[in-house]
Amino acid sequence: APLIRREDYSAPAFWIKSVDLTFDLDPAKTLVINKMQLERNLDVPAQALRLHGEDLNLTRVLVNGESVSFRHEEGLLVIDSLQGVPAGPFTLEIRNTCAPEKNTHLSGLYTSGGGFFTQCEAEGFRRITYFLDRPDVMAVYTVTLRANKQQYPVLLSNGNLVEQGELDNGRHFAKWNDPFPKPSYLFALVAADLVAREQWVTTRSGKNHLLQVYVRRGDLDKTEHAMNSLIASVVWDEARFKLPLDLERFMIVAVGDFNMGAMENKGLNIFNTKYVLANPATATDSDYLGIESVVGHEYFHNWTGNRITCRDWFQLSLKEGLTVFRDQEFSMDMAGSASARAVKRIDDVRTLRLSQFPEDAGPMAHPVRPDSYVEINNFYTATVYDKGAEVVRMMQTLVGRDGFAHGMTLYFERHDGSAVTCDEFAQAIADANPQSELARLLPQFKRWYSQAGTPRVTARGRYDAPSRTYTLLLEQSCGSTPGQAEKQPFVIPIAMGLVARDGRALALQLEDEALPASGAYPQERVLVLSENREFFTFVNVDEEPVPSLLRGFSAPVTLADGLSDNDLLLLLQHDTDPFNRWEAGQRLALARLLAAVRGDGDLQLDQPFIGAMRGVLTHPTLDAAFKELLLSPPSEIYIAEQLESVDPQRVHAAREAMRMQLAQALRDDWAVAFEANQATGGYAPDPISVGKRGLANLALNMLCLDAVARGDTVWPGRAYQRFKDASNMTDRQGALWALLASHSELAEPALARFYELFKGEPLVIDKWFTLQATAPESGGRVFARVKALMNHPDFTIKNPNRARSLIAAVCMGNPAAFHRSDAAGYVFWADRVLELDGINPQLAARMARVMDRWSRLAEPYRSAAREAVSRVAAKPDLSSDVREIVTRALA
Ligand code: DPP
Ligand code: ZN
Repeated sequence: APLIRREDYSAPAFWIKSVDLTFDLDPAKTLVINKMQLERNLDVPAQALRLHGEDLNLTRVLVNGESVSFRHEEGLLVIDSLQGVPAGPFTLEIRNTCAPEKNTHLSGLYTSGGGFFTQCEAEGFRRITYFLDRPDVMAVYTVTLRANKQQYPVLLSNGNLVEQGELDNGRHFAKWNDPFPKPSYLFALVAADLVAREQWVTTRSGKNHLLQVYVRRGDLDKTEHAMNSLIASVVWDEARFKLPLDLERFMIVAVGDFNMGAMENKGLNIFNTKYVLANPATATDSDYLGIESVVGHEYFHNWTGNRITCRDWFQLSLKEGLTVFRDQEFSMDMAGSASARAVKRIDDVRTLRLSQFPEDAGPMAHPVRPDSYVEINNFYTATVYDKGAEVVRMMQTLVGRDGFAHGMTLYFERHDGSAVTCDEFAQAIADANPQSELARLLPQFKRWYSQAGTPRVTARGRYDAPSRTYTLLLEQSCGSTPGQAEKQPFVIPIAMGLVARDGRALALQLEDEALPASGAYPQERVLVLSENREFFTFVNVDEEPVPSLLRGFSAPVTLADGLSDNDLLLLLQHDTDPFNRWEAGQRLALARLLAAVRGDGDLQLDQPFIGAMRGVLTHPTLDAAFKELLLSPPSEIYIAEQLESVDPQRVHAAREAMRMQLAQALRDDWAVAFEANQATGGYAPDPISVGKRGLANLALNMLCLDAVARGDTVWPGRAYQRFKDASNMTDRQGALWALLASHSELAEPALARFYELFKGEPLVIDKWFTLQATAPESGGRVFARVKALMNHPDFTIKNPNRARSLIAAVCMGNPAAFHRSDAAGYVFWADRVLELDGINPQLAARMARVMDRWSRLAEPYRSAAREAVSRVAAKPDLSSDVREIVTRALA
């Protein structure tokens, strides 16, 4: 497959104005009648019409009702005679068939659980019919679905239902019209036996809208939270960005076989069941939060993605980065308190560091707006999504919250209804804020879109007592990434404060700075670093301060500020910024972990650290959720990223030693915390209750760890009892995990009981597989169990959720089980990628990313890992999806 380059973009030679689709739905052979109104694009030189098509059977082509000659090129249907077609509209009718039940790629039209579903982003529409399957071609769709009524009582497509009725032979039909021109990737249809939860809402303009959540019969009791999340999303977008729901009806449909989390098809969102179905018995707190954020995300796409879409796929972050930013803000606003907002922010930063930082440092590193790709599905990445969201967040930081809202308004005034680029978004935000640093530095700021890699900021402070000045030297650099050896300086907003030794926040007066209108200098401000090195001098500083930099993680960079343990202990106790408070605790833990891994492997926690952690655990006013985050050591993946050469077994051993020592040293405090954080009353996923359950479950985990090590059976017994009696999945899973993670003998009976309780619930059985695959390794037992579970009757590699629940869980989520000195983990990985490649290349390519960082492994892992990647690369008919990943990994 060829490399596609951003610089080669050219407008399409034809526009498709409208399309009328008729489907005769049959699992084995579905007939598609596709009638399009086209016209030549007079802005570009005349060319033949080239339509995309993949895995289709073509039966007829008519232009203005007459048959024409055509030919096939690689993945294209070419009609040469249309090169000379006169200006103005003409019709093109195409008939083709496809085979939904054979479509294991889950891209295009496929069957799942006896129904029909579609997934068209990015390039699935061409697997349904021949089309200009590119996002800058926007058409009005009318869709008629015909199918057996008994098997497929529900027939849905985008927009509004205009007609429905009976046909002969037990069939029926429904006709839908979507008045908004849209790119083909937003097309969707569903034909299945489903039921819906419905709710009418009234928007501010007084219009009524019907919201529906469609699921399989029997799942209706798991739709309340998705519906509430959807209502909250509608309200929020109108309140925060003045963006109303523009459709008479908005539908969400859940499907069990789905490659992604969810899809924002206009008016007909299709969701992975994982992000719809929840009740207290089957879903955890984090499932509830995930549903809220994904429902929000897809709903917010209606404006940022659908009303204004991407000109080409290189601009994917235009909609994804912006929409992730919007869903993050939504979740924060829903969380409410400052502390709950901070917990969400910390969670998002943890995700970024866990997935995006390694990506930016590895063979798949690419700019937020990539310059080239082979397979666009490989670029639905943490960089495009999560770093893209950070870039939008930095814009908001530079222009302020109100300024950003004005920028969004201007963006819609200028571009509503069109397909645009990242440049146009940034320009709108800057133009709405002409006095801002963003406007002043815009061309340089946009390097965040064009340069890959995580910048490194170094900070050095110097206090001069006689002049009462504190001078901060900030420097930036960024390592080379594939295809980008040298980097130009970025625009880096650094939110900061200065903290006195007694914990007071100091006033921040820069040299030559007049007193602000408010009458006082601020205690927090944003420094904008845009050169390679810059000095910032603060005056009237009475004592040597500790700098608190990059508050709220104001830029996606790594920071080396040279703070000592004592400085960090001070920030942990006193920083007014909750993010940096958490960060100080993480850095104290990380320093100890890295010293152990780099040294003789021995980890002995010191009293100051233990005392600080005790101070957190027993703190009278800190929220439970915040305590849990502070008391959880950095993940093995994050630790590994700090090392030049990684021995995953040593990293695991050091982290486990830290957990054990914290369990032992704080034993009594954990017990108090466990008792004090029992949530009372019915289940609710509000931040306070979620925090309590989280901390209680961590405490139980630590208490079992300590008890099993001492041969004490009391806490494991209590955990087992709690597991049996739990009234919600968070507590049940938490107790089971405490048993698994402490290697208690009660883990086995608990696992068996869990399976018996939930064998009819696919999403819970996914959890059952994942719990076993991610349990701390001991003597190879976890890995052996994973291999055995591959033969479990409930395991199937064809269902993406199930495949991820076992294979991705062990390969990505359990480094100590996966990275084995006998290479068995790598052999397992290669076998699974090769097996999946023939079934679902998109999913196979995701799994292939596991080995991105192989070259940083220590021996003997490194050589064995490379051999496994090479074995995958050697398969002759490998999909272009996986080929792109392994080729980059070996480059
Ligand atoms: N469905 C995916 C998302 O919403 C791709 N657009 O991010
Ligand atoms: Zn999205």
